[in-house]
Amino acid sequence: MQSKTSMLYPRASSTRQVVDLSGLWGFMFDKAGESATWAKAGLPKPDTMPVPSAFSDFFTDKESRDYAGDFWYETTFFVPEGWRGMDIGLRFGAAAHRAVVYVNGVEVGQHEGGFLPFYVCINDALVEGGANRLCVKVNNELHENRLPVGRTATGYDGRKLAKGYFDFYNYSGLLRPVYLVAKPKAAISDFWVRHELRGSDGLVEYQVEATGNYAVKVQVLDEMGKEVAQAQGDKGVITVPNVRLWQVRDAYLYSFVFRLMDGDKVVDEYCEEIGIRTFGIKGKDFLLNGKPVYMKGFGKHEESDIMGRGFDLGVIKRDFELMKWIGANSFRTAHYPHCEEVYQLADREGFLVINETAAVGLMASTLNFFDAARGPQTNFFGKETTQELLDCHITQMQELIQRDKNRACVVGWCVANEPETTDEDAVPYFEKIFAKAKEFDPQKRPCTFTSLMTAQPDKCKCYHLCDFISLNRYYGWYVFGGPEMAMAEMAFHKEMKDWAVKCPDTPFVMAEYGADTHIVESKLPSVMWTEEYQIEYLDMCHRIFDAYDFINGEQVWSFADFQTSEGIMRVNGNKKGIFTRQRQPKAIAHSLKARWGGGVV
Ligand code: CKX
Repeated sequence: MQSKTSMLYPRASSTRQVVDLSGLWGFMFDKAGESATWAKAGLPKPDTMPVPSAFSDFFTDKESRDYAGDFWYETTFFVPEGWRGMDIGLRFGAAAHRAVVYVNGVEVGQHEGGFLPFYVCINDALVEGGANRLCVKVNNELHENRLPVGRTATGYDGRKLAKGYFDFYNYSGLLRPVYLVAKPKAAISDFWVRHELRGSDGLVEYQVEATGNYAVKVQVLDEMGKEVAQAQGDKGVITVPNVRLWQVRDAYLYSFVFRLMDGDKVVDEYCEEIGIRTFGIKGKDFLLNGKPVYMKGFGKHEESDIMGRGFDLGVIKRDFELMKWIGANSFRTAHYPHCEEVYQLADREGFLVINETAAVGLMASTLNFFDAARGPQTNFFGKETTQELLDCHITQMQELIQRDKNRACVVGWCVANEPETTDEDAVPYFEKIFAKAKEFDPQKRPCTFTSLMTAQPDKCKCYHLCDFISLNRYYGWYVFGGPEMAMAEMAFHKEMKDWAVKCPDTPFVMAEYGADTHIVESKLPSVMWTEEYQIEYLDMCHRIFDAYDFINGEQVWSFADFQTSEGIMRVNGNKKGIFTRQRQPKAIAHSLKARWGGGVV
């Protein structure tokens, strides 16, 4: 199994300790490139900043909100006496987009990629018995060979500006919790499971990775805490008799307790809740536990008012309640890996998740994302820097799969959003990406990318790589909008008929379709941007979806209104939400509830 450092979620157990370092930390922008001494000497004039959070929407001035460059965090922590002899580290949920970590002035680790966790071991840098100073240098600049893709421009005033080739605000900072972790020197570092059903039994194949040379024991407990199975050895197959399967919106989670044993003594213990289920594709159907399932739900960002993309369990909880209310059963984590707690809740609530990498912005040029066209680069896949981009993409995909591979809710990997697959050079690039996704995932989940509207059946060079095809289509919005709705419907039908010929036996998910809707606008007859138009637009799309049996999923864009960068295409953000950014229903939410059979009042 490949793993650099352990990506396991930080959980306390009889052998492990976890201290949440959330709180008010010191914070400073390094506007003038003055930070050479800060790691050692501390921040000279620190402001305060909540951790975790995204800094942008706390500030009242534009320079701070839109800051691009290096910025620093600082806090102190103590290591309890009882942790002597343990492996001590810091676990960052996410630092957008890259970070260098210093403890007492000593660099202890670095990480690239703003939506995935990382762990740094800090034993050698610790001060015994006193306060330890933790400094983190974070950088949020965007580049054409990093993810998400963009560039960083320097204005006439010398200020840097991050220009994303994507339609969401470049929120950054220590977005997710930071934990101080202590675990035994010999410890479980990773494990994977995959499932098979035999009659009424669940067969769980597993493999455990650990340091040290100790016996491995696995115990499986049901939701009442009763042992239902056990096994010995670092790999094998566990039979769970009369298994209660993880079903969509009817989840059941077993507790898997992994132990390293020295005779009768527990050297290390790690516990995770696991749903037992199979998921696959047969012909044009998605099969969950052998039965066809149709995905209903959203493309969804992880963001909200004030907190931006900063971790907020309250918002996450509200979003799941809304998804249950409306009758959804699935969502795509557009356009980056969401925080781990989202997947924990999806596992608990029985949602199907298409898990997306941060490979967004790889299109030549579209609509409001003008910078993709104005930047020096308008193709990504056939040039000198492609290898760097590919390496970055593969590393982030590996980390994502390593993090989420055991989640029952994750039923597919979306390797990229709207890449320029009309480009011949995209073929070798994505051949490598798809092969790697399969290699990294023990469950070999189906893979896809979401297809840009211009990647029509006769233009897309990469659709054959997908196990299922995900279409982002905006007939009735970006093309044939307003009075041309009837044309939109005809053009949409034409495209779907062409796909039916190309891929008669492949499941399709309509991964994006949507119309910007400003809740203050209402008009009869409708015009674009009104609530009436959003309803008519979605009705039209749904007529299309209902006409083709290979369409086995609809994930409307977007769950809620969200912040974007400023531009002539956006009115203080993208307004295609079914819910407002404050998580209240637009009129369309009630129509979707009727279509999706939302039950909970
Ligand atoms: N798809 C023409 C990616 C999303 C955007 C969505 C939109 C586009 C459409 C591409 O990140 O928000 O424009 O609403």
